[in-house]
Amino acid sequence: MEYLTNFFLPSAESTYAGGVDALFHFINIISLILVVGITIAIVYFSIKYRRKSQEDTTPLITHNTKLEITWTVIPLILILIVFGWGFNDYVEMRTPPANAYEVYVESFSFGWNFEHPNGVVESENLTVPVNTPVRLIMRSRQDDVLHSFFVPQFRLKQDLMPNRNTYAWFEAVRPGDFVYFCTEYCGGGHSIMNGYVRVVEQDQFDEYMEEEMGRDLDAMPLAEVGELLYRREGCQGCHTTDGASRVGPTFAGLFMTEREMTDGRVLTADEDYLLNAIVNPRDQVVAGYPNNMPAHYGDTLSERELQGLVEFIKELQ
Ligand code: HEC
Ligand SMILES: [Cu+2]
Repeated sequence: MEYLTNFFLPSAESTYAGGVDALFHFINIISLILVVGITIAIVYFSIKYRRKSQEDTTPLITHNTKLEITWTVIPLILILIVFGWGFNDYVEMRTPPANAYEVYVESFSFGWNFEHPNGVVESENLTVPVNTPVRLIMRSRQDDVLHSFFVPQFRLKQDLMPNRNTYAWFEAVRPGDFVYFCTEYCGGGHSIMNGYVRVVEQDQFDEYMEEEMGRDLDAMPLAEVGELLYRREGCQGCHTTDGASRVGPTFAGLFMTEREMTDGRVLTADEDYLLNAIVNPRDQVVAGYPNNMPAHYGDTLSERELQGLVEFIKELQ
């Protein structure tokens, strides 16, 4: 029902969403009035001025100044209203309040990292407090492609590029989970680049952050480190843990099975194999899959983090 009362738009959940909708409705209603008016005029004129006999001739009218001014000035005024209104809203959407809470957003093929000022990194959902302006400083990973961050209920959409920051901001007006998407087709894992912006009360937010900050990666069991990295490093964009193939093979039940490589070798997926698959993906390409796994993990992850990933995959029996 909500969809019907709001021209099929999803509910408006940010401070500026209502303004965007109002302008959208204004343009729709003006268009509707014009379409109906013009259609009626066309039908009426074609009946009234239709050719009634062979002798009928068309009168010669060269111009009509009054009419021409009217049909120029009215649309001009309408367009200027839309421009002024839209510009005003656009400036609001582009200008975060000075005290905004800042989150660094990183996109990659295929996932997201949201880094909070206290160092906490979220990889699936972005948790923010309600009634607080949140500024997003956004960038795509080096050598990655463009992605786009879209939260329909906030009326927020912004592209992310490698080597360049882009910005957006919002203030959520209600607690709840609001879905976000990548809305720029970026490759095989594009359709899984989604999650929720979780809007919570301030005290709930503080509690959550305290919990997250207390998590010490060095004190965590290896498999848990691996699970965290599986999400944070974007493995989940290409590998599932439930048996389904995605861009790459699933991790479920992988450990100690026989794997056939594109070059004909058959290898056993022991710890060595798994570690080498992560560090040197070009060296052992699983048959039937593209050779497009990122090759940087050996450089960017620590020894313990790599072991954590191996341990995480081992436990998915
Ligand atoms: C862009 C997609 C992509 C990402 C991201 C990715 N992989 Fe892969 N991965 C692949 C593909 C494709 C293959 C199969 C071809 C190959 O072996 O190189 C593969 C193969 C593997 C294998 C061997 C699987 C088997 O069935 O033998 C392992 C283990 C693996 N990846 C681990 C990881 C880990 C851990 C991460 C995250 C740190 C990761 N991958 C990130 C695409 C990806
Ligand atoms: Cu995408």
